[in-house]
Amino acid sequence: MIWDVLLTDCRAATMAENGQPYGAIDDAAVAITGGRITWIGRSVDLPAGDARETARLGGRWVTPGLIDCHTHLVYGGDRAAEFELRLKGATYEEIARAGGGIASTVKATRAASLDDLVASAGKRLAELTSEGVTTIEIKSGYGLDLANERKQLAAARKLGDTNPVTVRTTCLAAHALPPEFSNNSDGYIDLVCHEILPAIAGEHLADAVDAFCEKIAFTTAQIRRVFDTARKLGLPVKLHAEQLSDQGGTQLATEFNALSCDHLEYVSDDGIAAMARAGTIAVLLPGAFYALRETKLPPIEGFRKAGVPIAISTDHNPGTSPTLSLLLMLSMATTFFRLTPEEVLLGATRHAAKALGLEGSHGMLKTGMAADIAIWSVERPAELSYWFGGNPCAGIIKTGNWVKRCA
Ligand code: DI6
Ligand code: FE
Repeated sequence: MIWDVLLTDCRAATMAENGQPYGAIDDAAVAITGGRITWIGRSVDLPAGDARETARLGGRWVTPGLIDCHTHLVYGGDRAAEFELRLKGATYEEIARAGGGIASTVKATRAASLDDLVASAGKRLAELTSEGVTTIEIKSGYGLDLANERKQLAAARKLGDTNPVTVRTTCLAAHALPPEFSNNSDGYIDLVCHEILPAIAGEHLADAVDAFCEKIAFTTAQIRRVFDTARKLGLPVKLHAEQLSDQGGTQLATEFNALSCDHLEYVSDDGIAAMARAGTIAVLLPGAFYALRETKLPPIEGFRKAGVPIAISTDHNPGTSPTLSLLLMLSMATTFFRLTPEEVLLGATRHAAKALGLEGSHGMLKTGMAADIAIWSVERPAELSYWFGGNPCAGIIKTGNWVKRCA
């Protein structure tokens, strides 16, 4: 057997089910061929074979490349000024109702060119990926008309084409009401269903459809129309659900077999049960929880009891989660939400893959899976959520190619 790359002298947190915490393999070897993992196990069991390159990792830990499954990475401008207002007492809802908030980012995004968006988001992407992130989801939702939603999604696709990272795009046209439709939200939903989504789907610019179900955004009746349209176009759905109040969006999303429901601080027991039945992932977003100074915790124990898998993501966006660190989100998820270090790592690997419909190819170190691997200078996997503000990522392999070599 000839492998492209053979990793030896490492410990693997495979995140697959093998009876060990983290699916761990001590003294592991990982063989990579053609961008995929072609063998992984204990190095004593490694079959005879030649490798074009052998990398001895000095006992470091390897994990699946991290997956950030919920971001709004592509936008114009920033909201540092609004941040300052909020600190002087204004709430997120007040700012949104006064035409600030998302609306101000829409204005800046519409004013930006495709190249501007690629350049500004590219810098943020470089920060995120330096922590071993090899797959990221990017939503639109700051364009809010066909030309600008298309521009945002095209920028996201371009980032995926020009960087060593898998980008999954999501059309979030039903994110907020654009100014030209103020007082006519049903009219805007008509535009989303009749014009924006069919064109975006026809141009293969989106891998999924998302919406924001909230008093300051759209009702379940409106989102049902969006999801009916997505279904006709063959696109899976996800939902910003129960972030600020319980709207029953979760139950609606599960009727459409949503890949994920995201935020969920206010989800009810009924919502949790519906997610368990539909196999929908709970994506928790501690960055928004932190930035909004939210005090209502998502019902972690309810998700655990019902067997709803939990993912953790940055929700990177300029309003409520301007973070550039998924590792910091893992730390916050342990400290704020009391998730365990193993749960949060599952949340940025296997469960995050499932939230993107990529569970067959990403999120675990397993034969046949993509060779997306992060290498860490740590003594135990718990350190990935124990340290906060540091970056122990020592090496990165994306689809079998070195992005960052271990020193
Ligand atoms: N929920 C959020 O946390 C972000 N969008 C959403 O639906 C906030 C987006 C923003 O404020 O720009
Ligand atoms: Fe979001």
